[in-house]
Amino acid sequence: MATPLERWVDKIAKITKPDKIYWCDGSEEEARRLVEIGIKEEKIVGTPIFRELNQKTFPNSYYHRSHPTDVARTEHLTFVCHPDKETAGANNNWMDPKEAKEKMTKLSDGCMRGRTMYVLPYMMGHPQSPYAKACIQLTDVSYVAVSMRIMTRMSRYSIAKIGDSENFVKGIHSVGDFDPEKRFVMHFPDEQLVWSIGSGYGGNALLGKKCFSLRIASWLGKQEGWIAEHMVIMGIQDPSGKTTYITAALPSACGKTNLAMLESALPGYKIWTLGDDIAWLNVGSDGRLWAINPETGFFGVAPGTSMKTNPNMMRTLLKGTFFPTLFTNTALNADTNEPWWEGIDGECPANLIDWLGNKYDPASGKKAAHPNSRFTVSVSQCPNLSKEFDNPRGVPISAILFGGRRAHVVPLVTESKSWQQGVLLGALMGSETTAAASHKEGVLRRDPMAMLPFCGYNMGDYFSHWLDIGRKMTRPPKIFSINWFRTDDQGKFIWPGFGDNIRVFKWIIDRVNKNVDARNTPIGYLPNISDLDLKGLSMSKENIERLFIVKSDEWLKEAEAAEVFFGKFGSRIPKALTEELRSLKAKLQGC
Ligand code: OXD
Ligand code: MN
Repeated sequence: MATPLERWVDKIAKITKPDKIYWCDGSEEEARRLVEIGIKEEKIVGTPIFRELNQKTFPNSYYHRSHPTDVARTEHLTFVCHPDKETAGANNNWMDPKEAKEKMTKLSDGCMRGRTMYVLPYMMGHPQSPYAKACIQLTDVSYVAVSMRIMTRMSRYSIAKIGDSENFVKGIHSVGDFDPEKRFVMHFPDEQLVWSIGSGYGGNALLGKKCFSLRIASWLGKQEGWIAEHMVIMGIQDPSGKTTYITAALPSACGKTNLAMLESALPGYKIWTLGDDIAWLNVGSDGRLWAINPETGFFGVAPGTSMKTNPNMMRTLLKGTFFPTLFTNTALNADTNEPWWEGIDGECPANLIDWLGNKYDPASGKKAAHPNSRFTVSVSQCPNLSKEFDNPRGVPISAILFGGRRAHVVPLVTESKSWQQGVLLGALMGSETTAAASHKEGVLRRDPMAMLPFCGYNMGDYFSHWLDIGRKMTRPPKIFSINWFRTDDQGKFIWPGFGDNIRVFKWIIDRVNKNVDARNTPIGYLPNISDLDLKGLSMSKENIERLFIVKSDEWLKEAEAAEVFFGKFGSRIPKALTEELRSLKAKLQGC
């Protein structure tokens, strides 16, 4: 008798019509075979899926070039299909589930013809973790199969775990014919199903990542009493040997991966990395908040990564283990067969091939690597991976940080006075676009908790859920806002960032341990400058003070902008949050 899982695979195969179906086991030998198939057999628009890179300098590393129209997440083609539009909220594109299914069934008719359907069994979270989820993804491209093996715990274990259950996480993925007109990423939260066609790009194709572990999982968390967040998880070991665990939410392109792997500028401190993108947070029986990273890999932006900005990531990339490492849409050094990107250490090589496969002309003014070119690498290669990474329970969180890229207004660090006020700080989050990204510098995109593109239900209900989680804890983490990106009158960053961010973490830990006092302001507690460890930093006193200026008129504008944003969610915004905002405004007006 076929199991529900086998029947489902069969049903999707009848629609997609692959030549072959192959059930993966997640073994090392299989990964090698899949890479081999990607080098010798499978192609994307005539180009082999993988190219072997210089195995001496980049051991077990492979190069992949995606379809040129398929290089980033496609938010406008991403839908969350709850039975009613209101549950999806103004933060999501919505389609009626029945209509969405019909559309996807039609688009998927025969989409895997001539290809192999890979059945990928994987766990998000450690198999022994009470928080882990058993998942299956179907895909028709070896790049996705190999990537998923790096990013998740792939093995037959999850098939055994699913057993006879109908209740497992399902993903259907096909690159289709890459026609951007036929590209959709559809989420069916009530069925724990993601159906994606037309794109091979990570965020659209590795369905365990943003699609399941954030969009669907945030909805599951709402039902089950936990939260799925776009956060790094890290342990900060202080000179006494004690490690404090924190999470931090930062919108895409704010240096989350660099933060997660930070190399301390202060002697005696060490960062232990647990995750660079996603945290699942549960309230433990001890009344604390516990975090796991459901992933096992880093899918990071290559440009800007170097021994200066992220030495631990460079070491991770160069380590070489039995896990393959993938480079997607970077440039290639034609002489050495190594990947190359803007910002990597050393001179620009004389003989570069750009991400489109053409000889690179530096005089063209174009970038050789795509700005969103990526690496996919196993966390097991990370030299500062926390020894708690595989702890099924996760780690207890003492502080949650909300950050963004703000040239003005937001201080370097602010501590909220309560969980509720912290939720407001998270809800007020936003980030300014950089010129490179939008050609419109300084445009502010509101991005509450860095979850705007990833919250799988109405953001008003999401804020209520955050408040509920706060009520369930007897020992909640403190909530802070951070901003590394304040600029001076010349538009230059005031704070050095990178390894010096440890100085901010040190103050945060001091506050968690009640070691230092703070300055009371309408927006929260700010550090007394004398409590910051600034030894060895050459910054003028005036510049340091600038990092903490709070202007009432600027903050009133923030509060008004937040009201406009909240207005999109109408009565779904919890009263407690509107009250908190009203009280903030009153305090600012009284200044
Ligand atoms: C990512 C993102 O790819 O946040 O991690 O966009
Ligand atoms: Mn992310």
